[in-house]
Amino acid sequence: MQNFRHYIFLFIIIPLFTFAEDGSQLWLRYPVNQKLRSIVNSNSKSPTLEIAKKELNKHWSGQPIDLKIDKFPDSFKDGYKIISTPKKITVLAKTDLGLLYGSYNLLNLQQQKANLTNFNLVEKPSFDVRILNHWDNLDGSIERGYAGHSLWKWEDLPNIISPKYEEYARANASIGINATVLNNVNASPNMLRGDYLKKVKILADVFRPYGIKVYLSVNFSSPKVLGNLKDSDPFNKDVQKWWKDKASEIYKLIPDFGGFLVKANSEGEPGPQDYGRTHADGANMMADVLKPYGGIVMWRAFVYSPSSDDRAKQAYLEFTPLDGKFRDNIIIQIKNGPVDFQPREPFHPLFGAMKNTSQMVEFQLTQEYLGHSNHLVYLAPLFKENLDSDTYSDGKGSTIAKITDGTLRPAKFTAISAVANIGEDTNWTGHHFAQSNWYAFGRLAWNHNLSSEQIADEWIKMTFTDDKKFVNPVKDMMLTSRETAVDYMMPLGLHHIFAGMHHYGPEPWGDYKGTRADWSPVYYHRADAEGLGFDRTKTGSDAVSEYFPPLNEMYGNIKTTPENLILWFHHVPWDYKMKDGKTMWEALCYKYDLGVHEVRDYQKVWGKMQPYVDNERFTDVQSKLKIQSKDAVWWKDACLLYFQTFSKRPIPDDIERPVNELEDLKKIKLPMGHHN
Ligand code: GCW
Repeated sequence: MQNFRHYIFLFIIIPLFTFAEDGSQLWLRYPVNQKLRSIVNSNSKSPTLEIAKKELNKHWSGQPIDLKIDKFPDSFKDGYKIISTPKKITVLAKTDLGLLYGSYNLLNLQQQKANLTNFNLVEKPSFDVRILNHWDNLDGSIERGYAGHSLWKWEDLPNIISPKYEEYARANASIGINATVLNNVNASPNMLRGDYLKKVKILADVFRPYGIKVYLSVNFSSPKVLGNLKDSDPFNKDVQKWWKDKASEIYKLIPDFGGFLVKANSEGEPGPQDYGRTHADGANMMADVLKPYGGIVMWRAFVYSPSSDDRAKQAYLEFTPLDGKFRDNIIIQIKNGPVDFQPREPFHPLFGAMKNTSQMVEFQLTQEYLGHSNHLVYLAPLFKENLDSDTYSDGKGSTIAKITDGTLRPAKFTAISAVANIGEDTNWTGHHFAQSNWYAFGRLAWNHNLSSEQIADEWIKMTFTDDKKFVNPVKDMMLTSRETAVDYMMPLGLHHIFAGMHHYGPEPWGDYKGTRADWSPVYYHRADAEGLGFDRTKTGSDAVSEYFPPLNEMYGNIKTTPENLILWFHHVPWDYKMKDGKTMWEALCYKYDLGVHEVRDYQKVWGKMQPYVDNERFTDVQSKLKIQSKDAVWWKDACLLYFQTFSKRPIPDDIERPVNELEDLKKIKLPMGHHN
């Protein structure tokens, strides 16, 4: 009897598991052909091509396909051409990887239900290096990670190879991501230890056929800490030799190793300034040892100092004097905005300001400042807003996209990066919709001219369904979601008013006296009886002068500053009249209220999607939206009630009343630790 019951139990359970929609497949939900067919011919052979053939034979249900290596100019890189007729499809490329990308595009289009019988297309990447930055620590934790532990099982490597490594590589290759930094920029020197390099080699071997190169974050003090040298001064010959030997050791194991990512003299990390040297001195030393192997250095510009009068100015001040002093295999990695991945920032003034130095953008996929993996926030609009920003560095039309992709200035190589949101959670990113940010980054890195809408459209069709009744409302929700988050968290250019350490939830009253003023919310919003916002004009910190004309004038004048950044650049009186006639205080109230209402609307929209989506993902997303909705109210009440203690003005009658007491909100302390 016991056994019998057991079997019945299995009968019920097995089908459930077989059809479990747990999000583990990401957007790669290619149908499997019933019979394995061989419909692909190719004129070349390599592990990369084998993958292309395997994928197509297994998942392609259309006409026969030829994969052909052909002559293209060098500038074509890993691009491809597809010529499709009803009888046959030909994919042409200069490299095997180009053929793999073309194959994935065919499968992606098939899954989006595109018409594939008669079309031609030519695709080539906007950037050479399309790289994810993992902030993964060697102990398996992830700094700012909200999707479980690290994918990399350092304890098990090099002996046990998790199947997830290949799944990760495949997902990246399917959208054209071709590089990865495995470890946190707050780097442990141990990453460069011989035993760890042997583990890294295994990952590089798994990733290679998918066209993904491995990079490492390195700690500037490695020679001293690992090599027992007396210091890590870049001018010390022993230090130089240590790096040279290390490079040779790495390239013996990983001949196509990509290079180093370096966070130096930033937030307490060691760097060349510890020895009176400059960023250029430090970066050049590393660039020289990587040069013979074709490796590169991505040197981060994320620097700020407690003694500066305005954190937003620091990187520009430290880096512009070094323009032209960096080797040509160095690229300066700059966060999209001058502070730190806020819901909205103006673009970083360093973009375009170094005319003889290569630059790349760093975006953040992991939602450190955007509700972690609880809030639905589709980030393509944020990325586009940044890439399309006109810096005016070389006259009108000098967008960040054109500065970093080599269009405006010749560059030896070009790159774009994003801090990954990936962990070992079953659905990879914690929130099902956070997968769309990984996808969007890959797509924009491949082609920054794509619109946020097109990318959302592709992703929804691949991840859920192509039924219009689902696609359209869900797409609207995604496309507005970033602005909604800005509205309920930090409208009108407010920034960094998060609870300390973990950056989840509001703490506008936060004042960390005695530690770092520039980590305190009050430093950023400057609320007082007169008004709100950070004066960055000439009468204030003068950060506006770091922008090229006419932007310095535009941001320097309250009348011409876009209202979505007004509190970023100005200390605005509570009664200041906004363009629509409301006072600044009223505008603030209405924005917070709007944000709350929009999340409520998302709940309603999603509720109606139940018929089109599997139950697992439906309820997962539904639960997350409940959290987001409560958090939006928390943000609104905390910020409005707190700012009201300065404005002394009523909350307009027609918006929702606060449901919390300010004093209760001030007591909330979330059990999530972090250093800043
Ligand atoms: O966004 C901040 C984070 C830190 C991070 C740092 C950086 C890796 O709060 O956790 O450290 O920026 O980008 O270096």
